[in-house]
Formats: sequence, C-alpha cells, structure tokens
Amino acid sequence: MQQDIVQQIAAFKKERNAIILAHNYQLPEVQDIADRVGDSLELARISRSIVQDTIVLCGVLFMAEITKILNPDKTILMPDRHAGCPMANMITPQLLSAAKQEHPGAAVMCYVNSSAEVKALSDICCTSANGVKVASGLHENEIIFIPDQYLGAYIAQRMPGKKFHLWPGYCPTHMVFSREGLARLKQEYPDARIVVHPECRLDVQEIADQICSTSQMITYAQQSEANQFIICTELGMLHRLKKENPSKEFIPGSPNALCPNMKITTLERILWSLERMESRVEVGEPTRGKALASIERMLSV
Ligand code: CIZ
Ligand code: SF4
Repeated sequence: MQQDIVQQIAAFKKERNAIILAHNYQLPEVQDIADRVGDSLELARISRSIVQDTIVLCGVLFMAEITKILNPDKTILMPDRHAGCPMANMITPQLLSAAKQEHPGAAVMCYVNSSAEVKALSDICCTSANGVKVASGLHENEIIFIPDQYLGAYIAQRMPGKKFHLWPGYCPTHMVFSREGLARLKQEYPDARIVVHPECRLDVQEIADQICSTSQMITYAQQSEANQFIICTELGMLHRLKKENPSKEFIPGSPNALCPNMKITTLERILWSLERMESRVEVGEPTRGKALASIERMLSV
C-alpha cells in the first residue's frame, strides 16, 4: 500500500515538474521520499538553485513562506497548511512594533521561526546554525532577539559586548528535556555524548557536550570518536542521524520530544498536494520584498 503511494508520488512529481524538500523533523517515510532533507538554512539555500517549477515543502508554514519569498515565480505547495509553528506565533507584527519603539536604537534579529510579516519588520534573520555569526556581524551594540528566548540567550552568552533584549518565546517540543532525565540516561549510557539543540532550556544546555543545530548534529556525530549520542531535539532527527551514521547509536534525550506540527505531513497528504496542486503558499508585496531583505542579509553572512 505504502509502495503504491510512493510510486504515485513519483509519477505525479514528474508530471508536475516538482521537487520535494523535507525538514530534518519530518516523518521517516517523508524524509525517505524527499529529494533533499535539511534544516531551514539548508532548505533555503537549496531552494534557490532548483530548476523545477514546483516545490513541495514538507515542514511548517514559516519554511514554506521562506521558500516562496526566495522563489516568487515558483509554485510552493504545502501538503497541509495547518502545519504551523507555535513558537513563531509567539511574536506578532504589533508586538514587535511596540518592542522597537521601546528600544529605538536596537537592531532586530529574528530567528527564522517567525512569520513573513515579522521578518519584514526585522533587520536580519538567523537560524540555530548561524546565530552567533549573524550577531557578531551587526554593528549595533543593542539587539532585540525574537522569538526564542533560549536561542537568544545562547547567542547572548557568546557575545558579551552586546546588550540583548530577549523575547519570551520558546519551543514547546524542546521544553521536555530536563537535567534529571538526562542524568538517568547518562547512567545507562555513561560513554554517550549529550548533544543539545539551542532551543532547549539553559540548564540543559549547561550539561551538553555539544550545543548545535540539527544539521550540525550530523557533522558532529560523523566527526566525533564517540559511538553513542543522547540527542536533545525533535525525534524526527534520529532518523537522519541513524541513516547517515549506521555504525553509531543515537538515543532520544526524551521520548516525548515530538512536534505535532512536523508530523501532520504524511505521504497521503503529499500525494494529494501534487494531485491537486494545493495548498499554494503566497506572500504578498510589500511584505515579501521586506522579508527577503532580512533573509538575504542572513544568507550573505
Ligand atoms: O533551523 C531549523 O531548521 C530548525 C527549526 C532547527 C534546526 O536547528 O535545524
Ligand atoms: Fe516550532 Fe518547535 Fe515544532 Fe520547530 S519543533 S516547528 S520550533 S514547535
């Protein structure tokens, strides 16, 4: 049955001249049929060199918006447009405008986990892979960081010369990791390295052997001499880590680190999306142009 769907997706993909991009947190079967899998920075870069007319983006809404912002002439499809990001919804254009009025001299640095409208009001974007690099390139000494307080704090700790105003947003999925839970796992796997995403709480970051973005986890696991890794990020990441490092062992830092929004996209929905050419993601002007400027500033870093 699943094989049937996989074949039908392949046939429609050809007919529609489409390509499928999937985020590292997607379901294993979705990652397996995707043409490319990556974090949001990788997917953004990949999308710019695609020759196909249609991109099916398997991820959450802000990722599909970024793809549309970078590729306005292509059709960008989301297999299910209900896949949102609760953290992205923790900041709105109205709230950001008020924060800018409160700190008029500050630059606005915006995690890509945000809406197109919020990006349009920001000076520069960043991802979890390039946050420190982006912040060190800013000439302003004061930064409003939105929306993730934990990624913001991670960057601020490495930039002692700059003053950060951290927005109190957070990722519900990354809140499930705890020091107590990790201490228990460490008893069971004493040689394992603890690998932590910077969206995790600071007390969890403090006990990490490595803090990094999802794609950096792949490189770290490949290059480390260790054979076991306790992974503190969304569970979908384990699939790619195991696939690309078959001789190493990856242990979830919590069995509950599941992002429901990342799991809405199924093979059935991808097939529906290609069949019907829905749901199309649009970002109107002038929002697109303004958001593009903050994304391009990031991509040039
Ligand atoms: O930037 C991304 O793709 C996210 C949301 C996580 C990560 O660190 O890769
Ligand atoms: Fe948003 Fe967290 Fe889900 Fe990523 S894992 S999409 S940050 S809620």
